[in-house]
Amino acid sequence: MTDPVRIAITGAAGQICYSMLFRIASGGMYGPNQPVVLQLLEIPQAMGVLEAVKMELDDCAFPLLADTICTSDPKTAFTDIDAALFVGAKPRGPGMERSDLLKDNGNIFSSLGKVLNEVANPEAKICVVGNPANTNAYILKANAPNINPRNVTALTRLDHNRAISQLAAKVDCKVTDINKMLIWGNHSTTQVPDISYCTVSGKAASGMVDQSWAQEEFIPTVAKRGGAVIAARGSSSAASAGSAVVDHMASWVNGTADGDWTSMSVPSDGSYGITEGLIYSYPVICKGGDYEIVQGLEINDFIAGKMKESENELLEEAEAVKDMT
Ligand code: NAX
Repeated sequence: MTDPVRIAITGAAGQICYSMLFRIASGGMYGPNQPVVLQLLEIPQAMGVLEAVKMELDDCAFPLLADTICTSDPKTAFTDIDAALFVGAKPRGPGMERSDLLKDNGNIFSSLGKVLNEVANPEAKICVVGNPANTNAYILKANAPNINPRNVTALTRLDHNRAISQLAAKVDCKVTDINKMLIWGNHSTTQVPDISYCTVSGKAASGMVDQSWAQEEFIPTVAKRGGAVIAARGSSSAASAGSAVVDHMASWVNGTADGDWTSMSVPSDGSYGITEGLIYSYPVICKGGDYEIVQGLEINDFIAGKMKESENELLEEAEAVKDMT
């Protein structure tokens, strides 16, 4: 019998996890032959709800779910892990400035980072989901120097999937016909969805749509999709975010398909002139449980300008939390 993979998940009693945990436990992330142990972390006030989530996980009798641990102690959650999904974060409240949100979440991610540093396997794969995801990951990385910095990533797969879905609707194709979709930058409204390298059944997508659609409709629709879901649902995207986390980790662990790539926010190594160390979304090819940033893409002036704007936003966020990094 294969040893189970241990996955720590923060914010486990929240909305995203209410769909995501069941997908992981049924094999969606690590595959149909890999048992998993879920090490679920919540704040003390949410432990009652978390116990109810565990009751439902138990009631599914998932063959691959070897154990479910519920805890409010980060040390217990992060011990012996292979992966950690940082979903828990403080939502933006009424009248709260973005800088207040950065500071409140920065405190969460700096203290969890210190515990991660102390007890976690240095090669654990980390995906930060809680917003502002890229800067939270930046803070986590700074506070967990023992963890391989390459392994501290943030989620832009939801944006990537949204972009594929928008293009498929526009050109009337299946989502599986689309390759090499790309999101650059921050998981925020400055993100840069880019179809320059995208193909639809092997043909250049840029030849199938007007440039004005790509620049003036596609980019803002994808970048503001989160807000559109909030307006329609009254709360932020949950099931689609959970699904994207499953995709992000599955690609990282099992690899991207031949001839394709995916978008992941990863620590910049200076590629494409982006400040080293920022957690920036790039095209990546995953193989053998690791990833490489795709190199050598030519960037047109329009996209380059937008990539810089998104980098500047991340630099401002980094400046606002510099006492925590
Ligand atoms: P919920 O408010 O439903 O759940 C968050 C949970 O985190 C709560 O149960 C809370 O008790 C817990 N929590 C708070 N502080 C914690 C801590 N220090 N340790 C452990 N648990 C803690 O939010 P949900 O809808 O699940 O969204 C979670 C986060 O994902 C939010 O920050 C949200 O903005 C972000 N999102 C990120 C997306 C992305 O693509 N990166 C898209 C969806 C979503 O907006």
